[in-house]
Amino acid sequence: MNNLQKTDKQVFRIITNEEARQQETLSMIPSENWFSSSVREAVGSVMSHKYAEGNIGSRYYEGNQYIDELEQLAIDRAKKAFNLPKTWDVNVQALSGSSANLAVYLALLQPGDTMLAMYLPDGGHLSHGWSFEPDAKKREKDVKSGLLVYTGGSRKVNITSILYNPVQYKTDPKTSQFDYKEIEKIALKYKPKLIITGGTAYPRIINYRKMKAIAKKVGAFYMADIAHEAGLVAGGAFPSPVGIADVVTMTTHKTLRSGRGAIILAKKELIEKINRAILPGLQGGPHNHNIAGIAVGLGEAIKPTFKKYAKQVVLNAQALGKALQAQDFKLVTDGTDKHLLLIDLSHEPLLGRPFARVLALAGITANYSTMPWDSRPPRNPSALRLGTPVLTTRGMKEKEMVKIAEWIREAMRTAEPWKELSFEQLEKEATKSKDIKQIAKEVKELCKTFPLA
Ligand code: DSN
Repeated sequence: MNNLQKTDKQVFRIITNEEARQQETLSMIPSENWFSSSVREAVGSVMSHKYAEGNIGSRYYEGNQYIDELEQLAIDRAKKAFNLPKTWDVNVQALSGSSANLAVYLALLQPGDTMLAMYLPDGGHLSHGWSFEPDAKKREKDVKSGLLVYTGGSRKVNITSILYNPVQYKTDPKTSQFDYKEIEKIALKYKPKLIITGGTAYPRIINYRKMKAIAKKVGAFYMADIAHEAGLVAGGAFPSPVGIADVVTMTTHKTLRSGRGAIILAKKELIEKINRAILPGLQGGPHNHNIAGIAVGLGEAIKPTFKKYAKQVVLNAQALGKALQAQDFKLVTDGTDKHLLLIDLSHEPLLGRPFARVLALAGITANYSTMPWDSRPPRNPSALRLGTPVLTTRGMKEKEMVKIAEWIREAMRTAEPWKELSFEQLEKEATKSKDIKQIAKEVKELCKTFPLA
């Protein structure tokens, strides 16, 4: 960093400020983490200079002996971390979770095929298929079908709906959890070629065996996207779909705490097609520096200390959930089985977006989110999403979760008088507020006690 300070003061200042922001505030966005300095070193290494289109031993460029060695090491460590059966193989070249998912579709589907995944506003993911229906009356047609289903709308806002036909299962209106009998009925009616589980805001365990049975019944492939849970799976704190699903995709930078990228695990008979979908199908040269980060992160994830980390991430999220309930907050699904939870703010003075801004000014970074059966739009939804991966990386435990829940309630109490204000006015009030500043000060003190290494 010293050299950057001399050669480019502007970029150096921005990076230094961002580092201080991460150090001095509580990142509670469940898809974020803080990598070890070894992962950061690998990601910032000369590996990013090299072009390596192709696969190990058959590249289109010379000089790839060390890139081959690195990619093989990453693959071998992924096999170990995810306890891969001998009949499965690995691809570590996808640049992101969305690219990994798209590669699977390109490999397994034909244009126009139906894919069945979790309804996006219930906590699914954009890359699992999405088209938006702006006309509320037209959206009613799905409700009238008698199934908990969304069959898509006229605005094909994502490549998945331009190329394929996404159909989505909704969660049970009473429990906000999967209704497997309903998913089976939907699968039988719409006959998808691919069934997908996973998402960004579903706090509960998914029954992979039931999903596989449904897929088998309709002759579909089953892909489990464990982007959020990958580290918990590797650390033995969450069930694994490996060996049950046909394909497992994940990002590497969330709970897995490795470099930024993605891993695809698949049955051997599918991996060749998936490799070809990555290159030449979708991508050019792999980002070798990120693969280096992934290899280092996986090396950390197969150590016993990572098991402790993964377990504590879940214990912290559950403790946070209980502490929030003790502060009279309502949680979607009444709690969590993993690293994230959703607060239902529909009966609170502030909804997700304004409350996320107030919390940010109080030193707690979270993000607003839709929740199952939310009547409000994604830009102004009813829920707030919180997670514990970074807090746990800092070494925080259950005791700190109780304190954080108190601050969150205190921030809501402070913000109540601003509930009728516009977003901009509320932001001004929150910026001026002595009480919000006081929380930010206390947050900063706690962060100093648990520095990020
Ligand atoms: N954007 C990620 C998340 O926040 O969950 C998923 O891609």
